[in-house]
Amino acid sequence: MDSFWFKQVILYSPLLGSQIYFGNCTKETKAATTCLYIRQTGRLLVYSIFIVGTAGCGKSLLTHTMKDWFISKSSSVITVNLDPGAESLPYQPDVDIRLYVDIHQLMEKYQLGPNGALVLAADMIATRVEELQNDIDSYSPDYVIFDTPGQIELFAYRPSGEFLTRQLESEEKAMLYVYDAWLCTNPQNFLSLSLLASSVKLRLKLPFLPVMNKVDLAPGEAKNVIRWSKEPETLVDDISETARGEDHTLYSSLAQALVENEFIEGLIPVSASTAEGMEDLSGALTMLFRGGEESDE
Ligand SMILES: Nc1nc2c(ncn2[C@@H]2O[C@H](COP(=O)(O)OP(=O)(O)OP(=O)(O)O)[C@@H](O)[C@H]2O)c(=O)[nH]1
Ligand SMILES: [Mg+2]
Repeated sequence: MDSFWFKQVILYSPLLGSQIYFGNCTKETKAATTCLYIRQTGRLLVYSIFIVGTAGCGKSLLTHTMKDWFISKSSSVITVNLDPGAESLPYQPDVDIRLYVDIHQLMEKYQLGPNGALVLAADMIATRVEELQNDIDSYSPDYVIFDTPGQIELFAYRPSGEFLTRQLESEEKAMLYVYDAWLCTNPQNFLSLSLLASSVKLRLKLPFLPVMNKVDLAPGEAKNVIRWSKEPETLVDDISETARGEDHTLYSSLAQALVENEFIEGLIPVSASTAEGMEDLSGALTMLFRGGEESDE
């Protein structure tokens, strides 16, 4: 019922006045929020995608490749750089946190080293949400792709990351968690990366889509991971065969827990470099955001 009303609001909103939006709504939270959102922003829906992952896994290049992909599908899309420490980016961000938070100034002003300045900068992002929101709104995009800092802990484990993902206005949000295929050299490494991913998922509490990047660079590793993702019990088997002693007990029980909770499933192989897998990634995002409905754009 809730989703029925939700669709009605989206479908008819360009033709109806704001009072009627409210008339059409149930008191269900989602529909009411949608109405308020449309009334306040004058826009329909914005889909926000936060790209998160370990340092160097390809977040920034994926941001660039995904933007190109959405543009090729005639969607309006913008990129937002949330990494105050980014020295160079493979794309020109439409909105850039570096305009508001300058780590070089912070180092000088507070006599901090680069890491201290990055931590302070990450915390300061929370104070600039309004400016970021205004910048984003000025584009009226359908999709907003957020490229997050290289050091995953700055975004996922400082309170500012969760605050930002909660405060930024968007009808639907998702976290695209990027695995680096290059690092998945054996089942134990893949398991430790999956534990990190599950911890970030718990921390940010966003709808979660796991992606394995750099499949062009590490086809052998990618093949194994895809097998573990499609048949998760093979991960438990492979760990049982390769881990020894105390490690065996710990790895096996952790693998079992992740598999039982369906955490290993649904990994999407992509290459930000060759754009391989973008079709599947886009389909998975559509499923996540719209429950599989085709876009009206
Ligand atoms: N071959 C290949 N190289 C990739 C791929 N994705 C990223 N790279 C390369 O990996 C390096 C790191 O990519 P970035 O996009 O900067 O990674 P990042 O996660 O944004 O890095 P940080 O922000 O520093 O954490 C660059 O040299 C990219 O060109 C990929 O799918 N295939
Ligand atoms: Mg980056």
